[in-house]
Order: sequence, then structure tokens, then C-alpha cells
Amino acid sequence: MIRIAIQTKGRLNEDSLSLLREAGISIEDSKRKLLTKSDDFPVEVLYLRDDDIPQAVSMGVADAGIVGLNEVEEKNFPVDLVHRLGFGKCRISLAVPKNVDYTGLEYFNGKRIATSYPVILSRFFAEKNIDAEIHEIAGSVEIAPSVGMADAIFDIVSSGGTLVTNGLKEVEKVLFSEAVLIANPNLSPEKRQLLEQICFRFKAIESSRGLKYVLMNLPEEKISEVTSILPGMKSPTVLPLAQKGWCSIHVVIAEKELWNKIEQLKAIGAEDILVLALEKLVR
Ligand code: PRT
Ligand code: ZN
Repeated sequence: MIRIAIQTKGRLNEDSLSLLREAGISIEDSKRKLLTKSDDFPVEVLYLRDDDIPQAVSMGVADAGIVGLNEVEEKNFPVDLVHRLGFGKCRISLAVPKNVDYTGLEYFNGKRIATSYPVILSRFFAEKNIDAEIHEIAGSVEIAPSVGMADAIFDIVSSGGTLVTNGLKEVEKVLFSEAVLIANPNLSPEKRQLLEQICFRFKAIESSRGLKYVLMNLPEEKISEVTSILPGMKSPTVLPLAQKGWCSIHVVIAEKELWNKIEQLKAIGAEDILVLALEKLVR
């Protein structure tokens, strides 16, 4: 049995649960329970505030956890960073009032900066030799400059809308964050094996994102040209058709290049092109 901590509620809760579900680990989404067991995999989920997940994993209260990289870096507990999960993407940035004529990092020397991420910020300033006053505040960091509490802020930015609403502009992007899978560094061999199994499933889900399964009919003499249009493929699947001289080709194409590739395939004689969603790609 392996215990994974996820956020009780908030921005990462839903995506964490659906990733586990997609990986065949169904969890009852009970907001009232602290601990829930999966019926189909030896996993129990521990619901915590995101701030507490790095420590819980480091202490072994949970074996693994899904949490923002920003929290892992800020709390600085010894944990293994097992895998980046690709959701909850954001950055932690320095922002100043929009009318400031910002010319570079030296601007922050002697300035007061409000943040909920003092550890990450002081590490960054130490590296860059900037001497600023860091004021830790728990919430509503973005209003600090307008009420005269600070000259600048260091906070999470996603769309940038919150900064604009508060008359601020982003001037330095310090840390790019996303949800990550972390683990206790001293897992038992049994737990480590379960973690690897889960991670293998996560990777399969990830590598199928944005991929399409494409079937088409093609004159047999054109098969070699398919590999030059799709150079990443080892060899396309080729099935014979009842009609002589024709075959059916099956390939996987990334969604972003789908139309471009389809046009090239049509140009060499592909017909009846069928595009299907690809659920999982296990390598
Ligand atoms: O209750 P608990 O302590 O568990 O949750 P929380 O309130 O501390 O965190 P929560 O749920 O807000 O965020 C959880 C994690 O989501 C964060 O630690 C980040 O890793 C990630 N994440 C991704 C974000 C955002 N995007 C985000 N936009 N966390 C916060 N924001 C906030 C930001 O603080 C700012 O106020 O959204 C606002 C900015 O958004 P934009 O789009 O206006 O720039
Ligand atoms: Zn939190």
C-alpha cells in the first residue's frame, strides 16, 4: 500500500484526482474524509492543504504527494522530485507598479517586496546580489503596493489578469512551476515499486496527450513515402485491402501537426482518412 497526499480543495485537487483516475486508480472524492482508499489499486489518498504536502512527504506521513513545484521549493524539505505532471502551470514573478520605469534587477536594491514565497525570493536575490527587504504576507499580496505596504510584489502569475487589475506589471519571471509528483526519499522496496508503477501509468497518459490515431487507404507503391512524411515513425502499420494494389495505413500524429501531415498524405494519394482520439500510448 502506498499513501499519496493531494490537495483537499483548490486548484490542483480536481486535476490530481482525474490523473489518478485516468491511471486506473479510482478514488472517491470525499471532501469530508482525510484518508480514502482506492478500490482498484493499493493506494490511499491523504487530503491535505498544499502547504503541508512537502513536509508530510518528507516526514513519511505520506509516501508521495502531488503539489506545486513552488510549494516544494519554498518549503525546502528533503523530498525526491519524481515527475513533472504538466498541469497547474504558473510562474512566480516580481511585479512593480505599472508606471515604474523598470530598467533591471538593481531596481530592487533597498526596496520592500511583499510575498508569500520568502525562501524562493531570498535565494534568488542572494544569487543576484540584490539587497532588498522581504515582507512575508499570507494572502492578497497583490494589493500591498497600492496600500503602501510594499514597493513591489513577488507572487504567482498565471494569465496576468490579477496584476493588471491591481495596476502592476510583471518584470522578472523567477520560477516556472507546475504540479509535480514528489516522494519520500526512503521508501521501502514495495512502496518504490508501486510508485514506479504509478509513474509509468502517468507517463503513458502524458505521452498520449495531443496525439491522434490516423487511418487511411493508400496505393501500395506509396508506402515508402509515408515514412518520409512522418519521419518519427519506426514503421507504419500496413494492412492489406480487398482491393488489389491498395492498403490501409495506421499512424499516430501529434494534433498540432495533424492538418499539415494530412495534406501531405493526401498529396501522395491517401484517401478515406479517418482521425481517431488516442486514449493511451504505452511505450
Ligand atoms: O487551501 P490550500 O492551501 O491547499 O490552497 P492555496 O489557496 O494555497 O492554493 P491554490 O489552490 O490557490 O493553488 C494551488 C497551486 O496551484 C499553487 O501552489 C500553484 O502551484 C498552482 N497555481 C497555478 C496557482 C495559479 N495557477 C494561480 N493563478 N496558484 C495560485 N494562482 C493565483 C495567484 O496567486 C494570483 O492571485 O491566481 C492569481 C493569479 O492568476 P492570474 O491568472 O490572474 O495571473
Ligand atoms: Zn496553500
